[in-house]
Amino acid sequence: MIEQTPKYTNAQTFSHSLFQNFIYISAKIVKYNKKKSNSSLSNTNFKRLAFIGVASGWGAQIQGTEDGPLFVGNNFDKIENMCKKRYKPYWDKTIFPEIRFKKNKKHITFVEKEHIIASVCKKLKSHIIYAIGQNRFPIIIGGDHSLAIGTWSGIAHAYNCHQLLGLIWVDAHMDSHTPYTSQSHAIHGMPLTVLMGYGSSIMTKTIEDKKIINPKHLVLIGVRSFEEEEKLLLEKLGVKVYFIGEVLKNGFKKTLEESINYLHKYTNIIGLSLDLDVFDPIHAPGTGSKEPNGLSPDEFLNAIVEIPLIKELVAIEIMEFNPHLDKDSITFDLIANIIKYISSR
Ligand SMILES: [Mn+2]
Repeated sequence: MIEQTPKYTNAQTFSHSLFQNFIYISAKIVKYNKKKSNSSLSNTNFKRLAFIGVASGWGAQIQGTEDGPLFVGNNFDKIENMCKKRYKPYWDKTIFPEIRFKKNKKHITFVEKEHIIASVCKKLKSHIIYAIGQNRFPIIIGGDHSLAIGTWSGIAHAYNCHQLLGLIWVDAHMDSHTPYTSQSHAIHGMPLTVLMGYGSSIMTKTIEDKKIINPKHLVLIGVRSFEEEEKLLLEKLGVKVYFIGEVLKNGFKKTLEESINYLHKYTNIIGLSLDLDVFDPIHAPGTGSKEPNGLSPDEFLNAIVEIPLIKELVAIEIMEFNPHLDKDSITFDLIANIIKYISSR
């Protein structure tokens, strides 16, 4: 596997007046070189999209999500070519866990897995803090969904907004188990509980024992598979849940708009976590926990054409891509389209 190296390094920074001047001059130059220039002189007042891959599948039951970001990173030129380059997407970094592969690690214990995941989440968290400091807009490519613990603790730390972060969780599942309620013990079924401050001490220490997400600032969209214990916990905590029936009836766009408006009552710092299993398995075969009767890509893409996510949000994660399960590149193409539409606004 090839580790991706950043294609661009530190962004230029400008004082306010220099910046204005730069925009004025570059606008002129761009007019001149409209056809020639497509990279270095376009608008820099937009945040650049930093893609951060996390090659860990330790939280999933099925192997393969650890290769998701490597596949996306190795084919990133295809994605870049599809984007309008307004936000100049670039592959920033691929983060690896201390132990890469599960092969020959079948007897690894739950606690050992927790330690590996906690450690890779800490690496992700520090890199997100760095990326935000560089005025980047992070887009995280998983990896399994347990990595969300790293993403959103990083965002909360970078913006110093613990408990004031809003999170939209688009997923077929509730991901709200604790080690005591989960039968599979798969940690990708537990990230929301950890982020809300529950779960084992190994995992909550990853987030410095701070509650990252206030349950009132969390919205789940697309749920259609869960255990009763998860549902009871979310009800008790007052988490807003849009089940798939309601989403399909009202449309994803309306649901997303409603969710953003709901969270705006509490906060301006909102993130989006997308688990590819929210889509119908026909449209996203390359993921491990498929559930029938999901969202269609058109529903999702039409919504993000109209809702400028980069302006509304602070970070996006696209999780659970398993390239080994993909068919005819359907899931990779969907990811590429999502990125294309995100970067078009
Ligand atoms: Mn999930």
